[in-house]
Amino acid sequence: MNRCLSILLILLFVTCTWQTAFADSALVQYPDNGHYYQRFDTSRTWSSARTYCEGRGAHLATLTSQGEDNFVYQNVGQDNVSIWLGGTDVNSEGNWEWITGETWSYTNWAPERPNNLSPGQDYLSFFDDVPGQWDDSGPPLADETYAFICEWEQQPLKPTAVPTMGEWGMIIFMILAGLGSVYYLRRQRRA
Ligand SMILES: [Ca+2]
Ligand SMILES: [Ca+2]
Repeated sequence: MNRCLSILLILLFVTCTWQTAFADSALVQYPDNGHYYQRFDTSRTWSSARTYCEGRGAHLATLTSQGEDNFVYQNVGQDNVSIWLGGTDVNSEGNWEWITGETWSYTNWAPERPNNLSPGQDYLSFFDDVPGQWDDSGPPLADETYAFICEWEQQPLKPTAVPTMGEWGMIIFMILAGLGSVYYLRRQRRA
């Protein structure tokens, strides 16, 4: 096998590995407020997702207008997938708040939501059953893990995708598999 083909195969392999590990959405900017948004596909609890965003200088997305809601859903949302947002009524049942302290006025609840399903649900998400609309989910009923959307009020300074332990494991596995393939091909060529 000639060297160029080998290099091409390795490049293709590295590209596929990279895309597998970083399936998150692109980082997009909403022109009306200048904020940036990105969906992360590693499932986390609402609290863990909140901490993850804050560790990157962002917060879970707060969708305070129809324009912002539509833009975020169309650009970084996904149909039929539950995605955490930055709203909660954990402090006072039925009194929903944005974690940023922004005024809670615009809402986009799915029909018959929020329903605070027994024994309660206190966290906001895009609803997998009703694309583009909101659901109340999470504790105290269950500590679900969903994808989530971070919102930056200024342009992020650092790369936004950080692999988790599982993703590092996948990357290392794929690199070893790639090296094994190269070794095998070289042996075949010599034989
Ligand atoms: Ca917002
Ligand atoms: Ca509730």
